[in-house]
Amino acid sequence: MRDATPGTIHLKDYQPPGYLVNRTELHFLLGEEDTIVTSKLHLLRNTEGSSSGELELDGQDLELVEIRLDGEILEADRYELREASLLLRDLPEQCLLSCVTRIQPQLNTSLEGLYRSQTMFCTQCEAEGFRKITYYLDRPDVMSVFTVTIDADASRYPVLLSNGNLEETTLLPSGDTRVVWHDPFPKPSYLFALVAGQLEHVEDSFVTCSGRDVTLRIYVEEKDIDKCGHAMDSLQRSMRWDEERFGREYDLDIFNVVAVDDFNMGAMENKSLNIFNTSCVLCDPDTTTDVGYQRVEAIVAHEYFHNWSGNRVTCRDWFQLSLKEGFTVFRDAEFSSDMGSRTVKRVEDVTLLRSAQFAEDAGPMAHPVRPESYIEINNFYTLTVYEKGAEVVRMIHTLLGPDAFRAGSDLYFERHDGQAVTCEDFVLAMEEASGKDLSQFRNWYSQAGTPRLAVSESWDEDAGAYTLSVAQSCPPTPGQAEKKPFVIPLGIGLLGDAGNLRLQLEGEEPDPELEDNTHTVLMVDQQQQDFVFTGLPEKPVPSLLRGFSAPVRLDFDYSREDLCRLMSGDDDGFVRWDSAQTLAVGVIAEVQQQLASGGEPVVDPLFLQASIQLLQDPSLDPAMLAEMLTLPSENYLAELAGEGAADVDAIHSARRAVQAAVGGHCAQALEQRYRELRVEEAYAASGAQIAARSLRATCLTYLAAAGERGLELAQEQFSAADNITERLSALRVLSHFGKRADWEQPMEQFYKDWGHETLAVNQWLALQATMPDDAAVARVRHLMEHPDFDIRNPNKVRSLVGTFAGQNPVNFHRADGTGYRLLRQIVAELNAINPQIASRLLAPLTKWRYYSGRADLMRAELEQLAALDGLSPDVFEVVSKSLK
Ligand code: 0A1
Ligand code: ZN
Repeated sequence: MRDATPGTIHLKDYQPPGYLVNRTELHFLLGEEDTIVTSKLHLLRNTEGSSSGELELDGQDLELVEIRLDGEILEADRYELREASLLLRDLPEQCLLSCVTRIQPQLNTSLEGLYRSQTMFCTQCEAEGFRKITYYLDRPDVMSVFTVTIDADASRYPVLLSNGNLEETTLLPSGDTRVVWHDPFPKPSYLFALVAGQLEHVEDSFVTCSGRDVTLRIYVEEKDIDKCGHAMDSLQRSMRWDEERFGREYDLDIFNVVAVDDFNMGAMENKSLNIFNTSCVLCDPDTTTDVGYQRVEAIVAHEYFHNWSGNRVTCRDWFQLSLKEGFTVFRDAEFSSDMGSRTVKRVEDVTLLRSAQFAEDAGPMAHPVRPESYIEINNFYTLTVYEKGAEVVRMIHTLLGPDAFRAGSDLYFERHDGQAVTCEDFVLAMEEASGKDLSQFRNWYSQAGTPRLAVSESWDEDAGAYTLSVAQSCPPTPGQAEKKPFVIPLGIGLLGDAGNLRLQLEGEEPDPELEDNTHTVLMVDQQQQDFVFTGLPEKPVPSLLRGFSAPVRLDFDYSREDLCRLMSGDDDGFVRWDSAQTLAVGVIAEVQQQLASGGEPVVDPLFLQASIQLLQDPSLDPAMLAEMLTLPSENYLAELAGEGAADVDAIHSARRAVQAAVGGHCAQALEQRYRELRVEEAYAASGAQIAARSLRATCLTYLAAAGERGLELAQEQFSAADNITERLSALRVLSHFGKRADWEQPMEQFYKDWGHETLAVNQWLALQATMPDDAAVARVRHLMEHPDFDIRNPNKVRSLVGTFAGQNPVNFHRADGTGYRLLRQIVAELNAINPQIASRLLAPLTKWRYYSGRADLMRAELEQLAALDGLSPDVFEVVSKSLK
């Protein structure tokens, strides 16, 4: 924590390091009270840096015990201890610097650096946690070869792990065990890891494409040893996929994964020693939902893929974070698409992007994919850097085509292996391999905000010519009033009476080679452009932004009939889903108006009819059907309403009314599908079973919205379920649509049955946090007193408070302000315990500009936080930027 106002760090101020650390030797003496860390840094002056003998090492919350230069104790006048650094003067060009520091991991509640989780020691060093372990050049462009020695009490810590290969294990005269790990690959400090504890492991192996045998291990607490199978399978699939799709082979003989309960994020890609939040690795039908299984597969893959996109080639500085994260998210999304349904995966990703990333882009913390400044880097592990960053890579893939993209990726890895590089280096490799000019495309890296495409049409019957006029714009974001035009790949098709029409753009030669020319990608790169299609037999309905070809908001004035045609007849699965969403948005808005003027809601019969048709369409995969039937979320509807116009209560009531109308109108079809899709076999996280359960949950929701029948079926489902997915979907329906008498007993039963499983309890907390009834705030407060709640455990805080603030709009935004107050109080408390979590939790309060009639209440809470003593830089940055 800093007392003075924290400073801003700018990309433009980047300077190469003054020294390099060729080798790093670390020695840990792990103790219950004190841990002693001895470092030996083999320093070499950097010819590319400023050539002085001054060196400032980062260090935070450390007690310096001793410091030596080339073996000699360093006198106090040769160095200066600053608040968060150690300044050394007059260093020779090459030297050995040794430091002894004392730390107390058991008191480290920030979960950065070395800390305790339950009975084990573990580390989290990204982004700047290593400086809480020892004095170091804690920046990603300093890459070093690490050798790590750990001494610890063998009875308490039989498992002692670090990066690379285990070189020796010895029993010391003291009775402690000593292990030595050596990682041959140079790496930045953020990829260092250490684990010590009483852990069991499962082991398997993988033979790489060149025939090397790799040992794979997953370390967990003994009680969880049966929950590792899915993660292990996922790891093996990821390793094979990365070889086949990206030509990336694993490079060491061992790959370890460790599960820890207390973790700020999902998982971490430390070289050969990935550390995972238990929630992202353990799987069991009674504790992990279907979505959870899919998430584990995706996160295991994501961390594994970082071995190349992140570790072998890393970031020069933290402004380049999307270089590794955007690319790796793109890679894991491709992997998930290949493992399951590509369209469903795309729909899920777009749903997240549009409901949450677009909001970030429109809020006070908006930043480009490559930010230009930050106060606290931990605040920039955002949906923009990760998800929009992945969209930017996806657009490059679209612009280049799969072969040139792969050539660009190969060139990037080959050219930069072992280096710390920039987003620009990535783009350059893509340009060189493809021969394409991406100059203007680079605006996606430097400009924040979600571009808008306003599309209109005109039809010349006589000429058979159809014109699409496209105008792009991008709203101002903090520090960026004006935007230059983006390059926007716009996937399109034209739908005629009998299906998608052949496309012929005016001025372009017809391509006789092309069999299927019903799809094309238009390059929108100016503020205003016309695209003319000729030779058309009829006026088409345009199918726009196919596959969500760019992260933009698109407006086109569709009639409801046209949306229905696209929904049922377009070739593009994404457009079919998106048309259903657009239709639903319009219908909900209409009902919202009817309710506001005191009338009875009348849901457009066209919409009801379309819903029946969808339910009876045998060509639709059930997972896709579930997506198409799911109404846009309340958060997305609020986001669409725009600044000052989101009325959460009206949105909630209107959405409910539409749900009830569909449920009533389609009752028979819904119940029929619900029954047909019942899974008779034992639980498996297979695509078919997951799809069936997902559609059943959707049907059940509609039935319960319409009346008692849904509640009866939900009670039955809850009692009969052999897995948490169906238990929770039943309980969700009961607690959202039923009376207290409907949900109280099953809610208690769930805890009785699964209260011993932390991950199940977390979901039980989360479910209660979403309940829309009037008692919600009191319930959340009450649960914060529950013996299973622990403010120091991020999973608990996220499950209960994060879910409440993020997914219970009517109660978080209560007009009496009690929802806001609850959030502010816990953020204030967490500020001192775990600033990273405090600041992440705060995000929903920053959107005060959106909520009609609530802005003053929300601002008042932010102002109270701003006035707190000892504000962490994390919370300071979010609060101060959102009050501007
Ligand atoms: N690099 C990890 C995520 C991660 C980021 C930051 C952390 O602490 C601040 C921890 C983990 C990933 O992308 O999976
Ligand atoms: Zn990542």
